[in-house]
Amino acid sequence: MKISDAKVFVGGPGKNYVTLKIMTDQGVYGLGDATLNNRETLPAAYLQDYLIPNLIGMDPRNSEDIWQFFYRGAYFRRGPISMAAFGAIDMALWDIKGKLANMPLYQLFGGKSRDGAMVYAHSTGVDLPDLMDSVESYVEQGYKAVRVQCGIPGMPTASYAVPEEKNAGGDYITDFSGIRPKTEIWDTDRYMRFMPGALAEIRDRFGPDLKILHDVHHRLLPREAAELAKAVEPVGLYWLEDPTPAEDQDAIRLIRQHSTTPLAIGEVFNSIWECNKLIENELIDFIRIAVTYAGGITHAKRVVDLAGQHHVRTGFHGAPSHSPISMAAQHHLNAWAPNFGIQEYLVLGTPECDALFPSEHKMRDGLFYVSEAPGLGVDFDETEAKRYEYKPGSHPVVRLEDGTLWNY
Ligand code: KDG
Ligand code: MG
Repeated sequence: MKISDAKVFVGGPGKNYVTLKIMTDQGVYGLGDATLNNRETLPAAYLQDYLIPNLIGMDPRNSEDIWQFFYRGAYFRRGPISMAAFGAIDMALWDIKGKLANMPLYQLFGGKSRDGAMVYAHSTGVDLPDLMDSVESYVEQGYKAVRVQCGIPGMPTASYAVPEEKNAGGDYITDFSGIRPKTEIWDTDRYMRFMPGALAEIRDRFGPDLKILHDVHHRLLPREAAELAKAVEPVGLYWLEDPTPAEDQDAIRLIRQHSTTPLAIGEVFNSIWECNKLIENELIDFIRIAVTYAGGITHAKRVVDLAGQHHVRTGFHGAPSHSPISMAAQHHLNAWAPNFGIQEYLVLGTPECDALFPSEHKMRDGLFYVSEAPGLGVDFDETEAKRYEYKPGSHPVVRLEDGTLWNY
């Protein structure tokens, strides 16, 4: 069996999804997602210019050897662009494997450990009453967990993931007006004065059962993060995410020494080599890698297995930039993983998205159920894909009030 061709598509409804389709000489094809938010053309170019010409003629069933060939063969290892491109190939090869076996992917990992896997939604508010309304609507829809992000009183601009105006809609992470980023202004003191009390009010209003998560988005210094983690202990957060920039992993030890608030780290990591020490030293509670830019299923599964030895549960990244293809790969891992924690989940299921990526996967009452279709269980409609093209976009950059550049 041989790979006969592969194509890359960039575009989608409201997002620049990078979709890889690998064809074989036996008619079976596989799909992968290489979307790297706001840098989408780069993994696409790597696939087109180097990886696909090498893939053609390979036996698609040898997904491990193909992964090693590209990873070791690149010589310059890791990095989000490479790992996203390898990840897309890997997902597509697992999709082919599942179709050949006529089994949904979770069966190839070891079967199901649960029926429905818990997901969390994004609640955002320009202020606390607005945020409470958003949480309420998710609770009414049956969600068991929400991530809460709130506008901070007195902050000169909206901060991470918070819209400028009530009911603004649209994408609050990517600005599609061009590649020059907008600027957010950040003030740690205002945030520290406001956030613990806001989280406590959310807990009081919604009671003990709701799982409440909060993403600091790398904004604090280690000592500040320790103070916050300690202050919010009575709230009983499900997790506090990315309290400090992830590249300084010793910072996590300081936070850990001062607090028992569960920590979730790793959405910017792209290999086991960035998180193995955090996991082995049991400094985190949830690992946030994504199959998309952590080298696909083959590599992400190694991280999940290591985490399982150290009481670290999964909480795969699921921001809206992940297409239904990589989300399906994660949902299959979630159905299987003995150390599954939770899945970040945004409803992508607009009619346009469903038409581009048809599938029978279902979300019900805050739990995700994978379909029994072979492989990933998601298809890709190439005729629909012709409706979309690449649109340049950017994340904001963050500055302090005096102009100092800060962490987004
Ligand atoms: O592209 C950046 C987003 O993926 C990130 O800002 C989202 O922090 C994020 C999250 O937890 O979903
Ligand atoms: Mg995050």
